[in-house]
Amino acid sequence: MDKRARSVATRWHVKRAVASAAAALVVVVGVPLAAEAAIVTVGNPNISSDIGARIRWGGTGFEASVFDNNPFSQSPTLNPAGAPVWQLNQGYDFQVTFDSATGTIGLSVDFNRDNSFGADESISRNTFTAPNGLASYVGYGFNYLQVAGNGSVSSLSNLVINGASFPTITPAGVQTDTYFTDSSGNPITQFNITGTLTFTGTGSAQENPAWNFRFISPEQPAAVPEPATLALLGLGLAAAGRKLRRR
Ligand SMILES: [Ca+2]
Repeated sequence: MDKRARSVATRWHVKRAVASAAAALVVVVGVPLAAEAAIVTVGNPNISSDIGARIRWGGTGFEASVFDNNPFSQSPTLNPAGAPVWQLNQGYDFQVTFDSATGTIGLSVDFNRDNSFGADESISRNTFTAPNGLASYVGYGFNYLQVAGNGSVSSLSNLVINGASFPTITPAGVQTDTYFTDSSGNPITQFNITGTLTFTGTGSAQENPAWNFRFISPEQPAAVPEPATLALLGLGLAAAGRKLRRR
């Protein structure tokens, strides 16, 4: 091969190497990451729950708690301060949150109906004894959310989960379970569940009526390449290209 032909061949190889490296970068960037998509309802996944939050008739009044399942532990517990402890036929706004960064479940109930959650209207928890052996959910997401209501003297309206609105749920005397998931199938690492809970009667027994917000099937989301790693990869490819061109 003469010098000119070798030079042309080298340029072709350089172009090809840079192009394939660039394609590799695009592939890396284009890998479906654990991005969360729209929240949608789904059928019963038939998987037991892990941890959750509960608002219920406690036998002597209404209360709210954060729980785990192994052994079943409702702690801490949130009780309305002052009187009346609960007015029937009045809507009470609530919020349930999960934050993967800290593994914390939060629960707030606007007991005094002033449209804000005060310090004495909020509880949270980040250590658990769960059936799957996890004591901490830092770095985890959940595949499903179950919203379960029982009794016939309550309703849950204005339900919004991560920005998506859902119809009012009214148990007609039997337990009603609604399941939610991420439409892309990725574990959900951040939950923000808000709604309005209205009790129209005190119920018939302890925990009737009760509303549970259960987080089901925890998983560690797929690793997401850090922006810094991608930047380094890009620098590395550029350097490789320069090295090839210098040959
Ligand atoms: Ca309040």
